[in-house]
Amino acid sequence: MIISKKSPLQIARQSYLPKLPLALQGHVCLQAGQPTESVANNKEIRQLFPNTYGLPVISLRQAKEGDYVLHTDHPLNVGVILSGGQAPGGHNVISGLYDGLKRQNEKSQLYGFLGGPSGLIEHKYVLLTDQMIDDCRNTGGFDIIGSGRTKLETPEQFDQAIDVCQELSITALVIVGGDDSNTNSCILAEYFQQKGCGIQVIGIPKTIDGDLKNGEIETSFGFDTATKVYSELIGNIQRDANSSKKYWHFIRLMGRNASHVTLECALQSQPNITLISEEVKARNMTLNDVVDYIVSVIVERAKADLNFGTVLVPEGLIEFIPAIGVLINELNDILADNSEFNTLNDDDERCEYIKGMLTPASSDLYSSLPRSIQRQLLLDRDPHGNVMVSRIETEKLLIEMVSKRLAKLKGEGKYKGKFSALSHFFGYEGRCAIPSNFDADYCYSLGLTSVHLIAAGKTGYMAVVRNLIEPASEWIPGGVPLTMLMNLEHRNGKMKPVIQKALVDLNGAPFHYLAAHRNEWAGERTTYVYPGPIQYYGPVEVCDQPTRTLKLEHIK
Ligand code: FBP
Repeated sequence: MIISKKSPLQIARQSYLPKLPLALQGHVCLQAGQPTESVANNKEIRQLFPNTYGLPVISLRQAKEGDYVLHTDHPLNVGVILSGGQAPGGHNVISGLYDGLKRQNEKSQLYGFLGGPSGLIEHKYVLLTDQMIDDCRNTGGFDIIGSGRTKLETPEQFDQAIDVCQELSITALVIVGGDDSNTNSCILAEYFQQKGCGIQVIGIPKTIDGDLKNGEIETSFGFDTATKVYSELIGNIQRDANSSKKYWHFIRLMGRNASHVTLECALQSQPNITLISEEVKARNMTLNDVVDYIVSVIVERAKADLNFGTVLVPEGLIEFIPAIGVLINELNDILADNSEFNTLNDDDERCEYIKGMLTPASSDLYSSLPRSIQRQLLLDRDPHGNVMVSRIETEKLLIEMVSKRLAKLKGEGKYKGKFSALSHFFGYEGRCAIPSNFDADYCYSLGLTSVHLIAAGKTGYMAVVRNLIEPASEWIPGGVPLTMLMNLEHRNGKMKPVIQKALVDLNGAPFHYLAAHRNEWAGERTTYVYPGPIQYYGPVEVCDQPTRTLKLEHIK
């Protein structure tokens, strides 16, 4: 018997044809709106981006008789870069781009820069072929060309990028990334315009974190699949907990700063406790307040003999506890430029050294944390200066603190239950999953949309597809100026132009839904929902549903 190198699902998915918006079928015409402003700091952003500021939002639609049709048939050479963390659907962005380019002119070529933005300046690239594209259609992962987090920021790097593009006759770059990577796209687009080198830059909104969105960008790709994978796992754990009735599961979920992933998973699986970092910050809660809240639910459930449950913890929680946020900012500044720190011998020396450098309040707080968390807070920052929150085990910290508090309550006769806790961290499990139909369709459309923006000579735009809660045929592709997303923020001790992250809106419908139901979900009646695995073939209501977040945010 020959055992195939691909699973039956992989083989089946290769022939899946992404559903297309009507606007991308047949001839396409472009509609431009009014000039735009940046999300904040208008004057400063305009000054920093004089060549790309204020462009209009663009919509693409199917051309009617008499419309001016978007058409360029001379061959285009385009380069694509996958930047930052993996997200399901990246391969479909590339296959959409490739198909769009080849449809426009068979001689057009797509170069993939290897290993992320560094591939561009190190001249590491591959010319993508039919075979490579066919192998990656509708698959998870970024392995077709790899990804990386190198930050392109110096004029020397930008000039190296121009050299390699000119060598390959590339006239447009498509950068698939999150807020940090697309901040770079915006800076690069402006630099290329200033230099008049004729290289266009188009961004694609990618991140499982779901925090790259605004009124025009409804969601980043990958969020749909990743949250469906995590929700399946949470549902399975809840069924196990409800069967054995003996463990409290503390589940940390990826999402870096924003809690969109945690919120979406809560809406899908209805756990007993959901922490939302943005709420913790808004209420100015301390770590002890968070622990009190968890303990209160555990104690109440124990009264009904329910010594089990689920707690969802967003990855970025620790940074949003106001006092810890201050501590982390101080640490970032201390570590940003500190050669002495790097000469210290071991973790103990490093922790002690840091205590002496912090303000008294932060130093006390730092000293009160377990040594494991102290160490994790000192790990290397990413190239954009962010703490790598995926490496901080907040769920274990909470278990430790909750156990101590419950033991104290037991001693006082105020708690009679049993507390046995297990910790989990779900992140990497979902980032390379086979994309859901939604992400497969959405990403393919994003790829095609970027070809239209390139053919129309646009630069400094993010390709977008809107109206996503409707069937794919009604989706509206277009482009949003990158400068529209920018504001000034404090980074590594300086004010820098960056894309503003979209955090969970505490006045938004998804959070309101959670707030209205969480007491019921915490209580005695089992209200768990078991979402099950992503389905690729079957009824529309099972296979093609967007996230709850998207529906709640956009249903009128
Ligand atoms: P992006 O913002 O680049 O999409 O990355 C998202 C993410 O998955 C975060 O949720 C997580 O904190 C981080 O990447 C982990 O990074 P790494 O892959 O470098 O461990």
